[in-house]
Amino acid sequence: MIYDRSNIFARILRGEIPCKKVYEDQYALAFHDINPQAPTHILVIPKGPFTSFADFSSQATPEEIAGFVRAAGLVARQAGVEDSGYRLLANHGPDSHQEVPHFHIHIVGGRALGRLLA
Ligand code: IU
Repeated sequence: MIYDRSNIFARILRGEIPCKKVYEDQYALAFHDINPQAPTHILVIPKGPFTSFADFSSQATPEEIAGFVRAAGLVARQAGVEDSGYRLLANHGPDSHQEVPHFHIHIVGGRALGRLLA
């Protein structure tokens, strides 16, 4: 899929729009979701131009994938939700209501989340 360089997360990565940053390294940026659904709701995005999980999983290098996953784990640990638990979520495409066309995972925690698929 052609990457839209004007999407909001691309603009955050370029520093054109501020975010509430919680973590950054060469592979990933993490920031608080603007509309949190739980006490902890952080988005982790890779630095590369990947539209969704489909593109990230098929086009990112092993190093980019490993760096991103490691960053997400660090963010969850730093957020203090490792012991109580948290949910990782990535929406892909229209059926899942992916809103922003830059791959991101949600880290959601800090409360009982209920079953995802009851
Ligand atoms: P989704 O998986 O694409 O549906 O999630 C997009 C998320 O990005 C959603 O939870 C929004 O609240 C969040 N978000 C944001 O944190 N900052 C923004 O400027 C915009 C959306 I637009």
